[in-house]
Amino acid sequence: AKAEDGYDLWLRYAPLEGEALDRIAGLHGPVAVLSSDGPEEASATMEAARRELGVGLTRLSRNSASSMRSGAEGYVRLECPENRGDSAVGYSVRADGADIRIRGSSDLACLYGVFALLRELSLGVDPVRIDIASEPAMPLRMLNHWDNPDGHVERGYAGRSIFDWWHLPERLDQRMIDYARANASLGINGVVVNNVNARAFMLEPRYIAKYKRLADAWRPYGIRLYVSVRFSAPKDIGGLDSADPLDPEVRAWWQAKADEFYAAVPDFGGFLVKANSEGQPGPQDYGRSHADGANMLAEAIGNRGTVIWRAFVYSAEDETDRAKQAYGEFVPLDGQFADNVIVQVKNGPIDFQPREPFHPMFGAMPNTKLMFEAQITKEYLGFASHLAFLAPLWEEVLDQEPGRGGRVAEVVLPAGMAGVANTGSDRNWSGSHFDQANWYAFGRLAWNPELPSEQIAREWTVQTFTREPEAIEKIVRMMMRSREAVVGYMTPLGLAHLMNTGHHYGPAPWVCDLPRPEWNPCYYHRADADGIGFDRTESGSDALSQYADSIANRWDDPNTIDPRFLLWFHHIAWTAKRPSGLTLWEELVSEYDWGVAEVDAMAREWADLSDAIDPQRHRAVTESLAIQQREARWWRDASIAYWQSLNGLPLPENVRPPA
Ligand code: GCW
Repeated sequence: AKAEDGYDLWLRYAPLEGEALDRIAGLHGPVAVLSSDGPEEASATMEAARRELGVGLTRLSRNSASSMRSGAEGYVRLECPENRGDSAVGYSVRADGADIRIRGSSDLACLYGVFALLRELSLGVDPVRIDIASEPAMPLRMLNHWDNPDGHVERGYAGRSIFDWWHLPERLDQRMIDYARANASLGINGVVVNNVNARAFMLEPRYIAKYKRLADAWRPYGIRLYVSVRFSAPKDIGGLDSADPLDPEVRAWWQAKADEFYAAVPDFGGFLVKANSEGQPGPQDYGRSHADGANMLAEAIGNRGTVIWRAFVYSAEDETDRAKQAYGEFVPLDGQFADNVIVQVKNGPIDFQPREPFHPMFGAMPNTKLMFEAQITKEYLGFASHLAFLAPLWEEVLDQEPGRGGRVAEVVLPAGMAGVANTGSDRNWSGSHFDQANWYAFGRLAWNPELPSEQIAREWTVQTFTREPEAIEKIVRMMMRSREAVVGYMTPLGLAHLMNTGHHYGPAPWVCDLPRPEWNPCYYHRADADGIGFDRTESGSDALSQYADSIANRWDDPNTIDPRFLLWFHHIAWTAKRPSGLTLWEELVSEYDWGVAEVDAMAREWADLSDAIDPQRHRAVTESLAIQQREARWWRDASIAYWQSLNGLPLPENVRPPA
């Protein structure tokens, strides 16, 4: 097999074989194009669609299809005549006799349709049976890059930033186009190019020129550019002595700044803001609320774009329970945010843990647009060295019913989903081949949050690795068990935030001496000689009361709560008998063991696949799995040894594996 370095992501268009190849060999390239501008003057988007179709069909058919083959029968017709702008991007792809028609109301719909067609063909679907129609469930499907101007990526595990601020605007790396193709293939339509811990100088004119170059390059792919802003920018770079959102001078400064952006980038997406969180400046520095801050920026942007205000806030001053703070600050502001403000909420109330209950803000702010923030890069799940497919994590949260407004997936429909990107300068973009699946899954779910994780895993596997049925099943099985395995060996039964402080890699439940209480792992597990877990019921922090009664009632009782959230909400005696018949201690130890066993099983299955996968990628994954096997044991053994130092209990013998 040909050496593969992963650069092509899921857009490899690996040659079809046998019948599948014969079936597509009659297809012409995109010769028949109907667009708003007519065939002579195809838009850049239509050009991109044709180009992709040409590359895709040529590669899938081993160079034998496409317009190069005379006498071929069918045409792929791109019929997107009536351009209703980038909001009408739904498409249909249908076989019609020997032809395939891709239809939509905007050029972008045709581009999306081309990617959908190529995906179907890659999956081996017979062209004459293709019949799909699709449109995005949510308006905003965004990546948030935590990339810094110096090239360092906060919590990025795939090398340096892909954005070359040094050479922009003159030099545009080809990677910027391939990046746009990858995003467009999923329907991602917004990119925040810089870290939420933002540097004010990134609002200066020299940077705006760089954004313009990027925005121009991405526009054909339907991607709007957004920028994270530092709230104190009027002081930092504007020469004012305040950043008070109610100060007329400050407001005028932001208005002028927004106008400057729109002069350069007419479809500029807007601002993303992290304020009054982890030391970032914000409106509260002036006694103003999040709504005051957001609305001031919203006025500056006007109906040209969106202000996305993050709900990830916590501070040392709040001593009670970090999990409660965002709800406490934001829910009273429901209904006060301007129409073009979206509040962006992490999936859980703490911080991208291997498992958290859903964020109680979902369902609690019916008069505010809430966006779902996911973390694609795996800050707390073993970085790029551990294999953890995240679609099941996101699906788990999207499926929850907060008690008002339907499921979380429905609550966020008016806004969208944002994912903290895992891209970097690594040849394979994501630091490991399997981490590409998390970028892919995020985009697919943002397009359609009802897609089952397993289907996403399967289609990604076929496009990325192999069409061999047994190999596909093995890989999908590995992916589907991978995240739960991480929960098992890192933070079972609802434990959280036990990673070593600062870098968040490896176990450190013993750390308890850091100046801010909520930086310490011991703050989260609250283990002592008698028991373990954070009492968040009424007798404790009462964070449970932030959930609707229907949920709180179920979770209030340690015997009826979903065991996956047990120690998140309850402090339980080590020796307490559980509904399983085991003691808590026995249950906990068996979870750790199970997690390790799962990783061993994943490594065995992968070893079996050496014939189905090209050697370069097979070896790379094998080596990562070896790291994961060793580190799963490190997590298990260090955690158990530490708990034993508190509870003095022997290792349980013959513990049944958990159900
Ligand atoms: O989880 C924390 C990370 C910070 C990050 C912050 C946030 C960008 O450890 O590195 O800062 O979340 O989401 O703002």
